[in-house]
Amino acid sequence: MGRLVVVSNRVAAPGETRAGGLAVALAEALAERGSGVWFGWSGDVVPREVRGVRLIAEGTTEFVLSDLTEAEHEGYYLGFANRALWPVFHYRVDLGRFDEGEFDCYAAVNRRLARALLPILRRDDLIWVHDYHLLLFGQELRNDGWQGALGFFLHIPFPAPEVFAALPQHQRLARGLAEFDLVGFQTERDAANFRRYMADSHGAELLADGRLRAFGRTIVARAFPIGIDPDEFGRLAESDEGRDAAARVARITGDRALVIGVDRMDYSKGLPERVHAFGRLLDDNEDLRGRVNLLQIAPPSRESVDAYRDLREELDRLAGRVNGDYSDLDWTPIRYLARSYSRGVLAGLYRLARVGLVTPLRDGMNLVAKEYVAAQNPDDPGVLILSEFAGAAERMGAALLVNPHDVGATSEAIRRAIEMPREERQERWQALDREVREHDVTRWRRDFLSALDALAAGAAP
Ligand code: GDG
Repeated sequence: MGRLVVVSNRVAAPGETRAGGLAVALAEALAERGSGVWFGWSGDVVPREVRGVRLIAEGTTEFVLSDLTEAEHEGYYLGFANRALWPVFHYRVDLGRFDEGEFDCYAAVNRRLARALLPILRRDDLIWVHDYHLLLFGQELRNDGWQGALGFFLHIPFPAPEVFAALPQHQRLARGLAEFDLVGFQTERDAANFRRYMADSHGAELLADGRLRAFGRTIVARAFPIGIDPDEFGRLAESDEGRDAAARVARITGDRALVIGVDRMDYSKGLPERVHAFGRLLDDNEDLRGRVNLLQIAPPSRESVDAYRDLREELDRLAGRVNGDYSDLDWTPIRYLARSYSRGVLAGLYRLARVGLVTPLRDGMNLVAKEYVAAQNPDDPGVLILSEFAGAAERMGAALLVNPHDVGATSEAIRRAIEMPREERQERWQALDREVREHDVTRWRRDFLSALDALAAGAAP
């Protein structure tokens, strides 16, 4: 069996905290394989003269890290990836900035990175590329002669074909994606969107088992729903750190119902809509005033992109207004914390909260929904309210599903969750817990890699 080569925009190198479960999962996939390489951006932005490639070994894994120059960081990362691809893939064509120079920079960085990887590849390596930053990476490798197996996984949604087609460079991107042998998506809906787009715009022939023929190549487009390590979250929720955090918050909230939201501060996460819904809950339900708290943790991300700054200001204003309208001497309805906390703290707070409010306007999967479920006390679980536009909703129908644009319906769901009898909470939680365990992160990576291995061996997956 050849080595596994993981390629992603950011690499969780040794010494860096592997904050997310995903970083841990990929490190484990590499370790499990016996030998592997993790290749990507070092996280450093440096002058061109000193831009280099660093190699760090840990166990049987080699980490190969490339710096970006200021211009590359601006054009490729902040520019085309985060100002064009991210909004369009999340259905926000209105926020997209389509700058040809930024696309050229994106393509050039994909090319440069592919060329930096090529010399260290071995013929039987299995290459797994991640996410929207690297849509052209496979094609660049092929252009330079790579003939081995190539897999790609998209962590964010693949939008409806007519939305994807709004990207001025959609044809170039589709051509690039067709160079992968396996293209993985979070949900069946994403895979279906991609297949329909390839059929409508490029005359692709749709075959059985997720296979399709386009641009003279046969590729497989399938869903591989990502998950978490539920046992780890259960343990964290009961750890000293988790319990301490819960006790600190419980001292303030007392016996009031706690509603929790945890999201990177991003316009895809539906934060203003959520604050509106919570405000509506208090407007419409006098009996709940003084009896419920919203704790929203929203660590800022990618601050230099204008839309994020605007979001921060809007949230400050909205939360301030609800608090101004309803706070009392001993009660502030919304606690909004624009900073990050450790995973142990988050797990403890998930367990304390009667309601997990996960209402993105669009999300590839949404791991917070799964973490909330995994952290619950089975005897007295909380209620998950989940946006129907999160990938997670495809298999988590036992949550209270809401349209996050519908402020009234979301507010009503919060009320229902707060009042839900224990028996119904348990029934719903058991179904959700089964799903979180069935599609955990280990299954995700094993399913993807065995499909890719099968393709590499020339067999059907
Ligand atoms: C992308 C896709 C897809 C949040 N605040 C803190 C913190 N977090 C952690 C959460 C969770 C992770 O960040 C967020 O994951 P999500 O899945 O919710 O969303 P994205 O970051 O947008 O991730 C998404 C995912 O990729 C995986 O494929 O599900 O759809 O958009 O794990 O717990 N972690 C810490 N402190 C915080 O304050 N330590």
